Amino acid sequence: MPREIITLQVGQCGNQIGMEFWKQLCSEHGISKDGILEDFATQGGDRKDVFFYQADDQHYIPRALLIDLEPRVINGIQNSDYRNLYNHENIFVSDHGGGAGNNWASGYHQGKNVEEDIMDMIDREADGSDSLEGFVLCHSIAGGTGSGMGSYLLETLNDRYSKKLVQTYSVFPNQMETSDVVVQPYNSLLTLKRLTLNADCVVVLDNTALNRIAVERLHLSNPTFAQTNSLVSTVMSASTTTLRYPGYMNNDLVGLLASLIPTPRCHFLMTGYTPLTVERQANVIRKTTVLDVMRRLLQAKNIMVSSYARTKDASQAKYISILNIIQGEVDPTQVHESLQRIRERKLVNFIEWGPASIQVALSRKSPYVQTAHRVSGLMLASHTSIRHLFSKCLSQYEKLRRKQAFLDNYRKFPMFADNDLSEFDESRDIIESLVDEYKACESPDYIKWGMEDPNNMLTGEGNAAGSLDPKSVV
Ligand SMILES: Nc1nc2c(ncn2[C@@H]2O[C@H](COP(=O)(O)OP(=O)(O)OP(=O)(O)O)[C@@H](O)[C@H]2O)c(=O)[nH]1
Ligand SMILES: [Mg+2]
Repeated sequence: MPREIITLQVGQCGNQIGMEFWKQLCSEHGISKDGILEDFATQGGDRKDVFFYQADDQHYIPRALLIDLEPRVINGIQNSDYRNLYNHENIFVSDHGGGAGNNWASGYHQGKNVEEDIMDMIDREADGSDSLEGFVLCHSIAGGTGSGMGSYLLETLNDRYSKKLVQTYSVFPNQMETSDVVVQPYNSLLTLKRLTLNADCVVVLDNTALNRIAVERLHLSNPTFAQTNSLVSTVMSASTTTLRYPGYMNNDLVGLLASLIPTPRCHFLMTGYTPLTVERQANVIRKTTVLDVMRRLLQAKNIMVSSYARTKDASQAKYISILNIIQGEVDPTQVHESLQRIRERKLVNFIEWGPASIQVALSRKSPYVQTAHRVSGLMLASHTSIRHLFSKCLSQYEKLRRKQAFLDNYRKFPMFADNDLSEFDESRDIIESLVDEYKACESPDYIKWGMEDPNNMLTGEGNAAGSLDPKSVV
């Protein structure tokens, strides 16, 4: 029985990365741009139905909702070669078409106003699945729609589908670009609160790092979104291969996440992928062995999170968990030997209060997509250095807030009316507590963390699935 996953792509970034993800899935499963299964792909053996369903005429339709408050990106999709792929009833563009103007409060407020329409679409998709496992949200945390409306949807899903998993692919803004949204620290902070309290797992995609990787590793001088998004779709598709090509483990999302998230709040994951290529770009092809791949995945330069986060207080930082999804021609004994070598060389610094081991899932690969490399790998990891990303967001927020800058844009909306800025203060406290918890994870006494401090913001918050015990999430 498939464990279906419904994808919600919200805002410009959400829809752009979502579209790349569906393109990639279509090519991996031999599905044409119109949703028709290609003749060469009929023997099956994969589980397309986790992400697609079939219409009466048998063509495949993504379990996806395309949502935006301005029409440009969705119009682009509807005028592209993939226009017939999506279910048109699953497209939501607001009537006024004016977006949320990079304002979280506007996106959140508009989300509330159109809740009924969107929930109808979600309920219809949910009713159309046999055994819905959960939802995936694709969005950026810095703009107005993906961040604000995305936040509203996270809260609503949590309420309405409290037993279902909610995973997000969340794009963090590029810190090197000064021209990016000025109020991004406000929007990011308010979104981070929901990612902390209302999501079970957040895959962090950091534009700063995606750009760095495109420049340094792929030698692109001025990477476009199309190019960085191809890195994103590589990560997104690789992170779902065990769900789409069933093997002996990690066949459903709950199993995949349970192994990565031992404590419910520390659910922000970093990713790394190797070897990387970008559309038709001829890269130097190296010899790839399992050991090479696993070693490279541990190098900070291959991790898709800003290097300042990875290098700050680096001696203190520790891995909470690692899952390597390895694809290609692999002999399981090589995996064993590689793990042993990595242990001998002490290449990984793990937390002291949990099982200190790299988990490996060998996954099948699409027979329809040719790659130049024998072996490739994706690392999903929980690492305490992610807290520096949140600290940076906090300090940028404090700076703006001290100057009282741009707050009028927020005061126009009910949540902040009458100069009530408590939502900002509460979000700030929650993120600060999250930073503290990640820091506490670096100590052997973490297990006791939060027990002594009754004021701890996060204790007892209990979100979506609470703890990811596979038995409790049905
Ligand atoms: N990686 C990546 N980042 C993007 C993309 N599009 C936008 N961003 C980033 O997302 C942030 C802006 O958010 P958008 O998604 O454009 O905003 P929105 O959700 O549409 O909200 P409004 O337009 O304000 O209503 C900035 O940090 C951009 O750098 C994309 O296709 N890929
Ligand atoms: Mg937009």
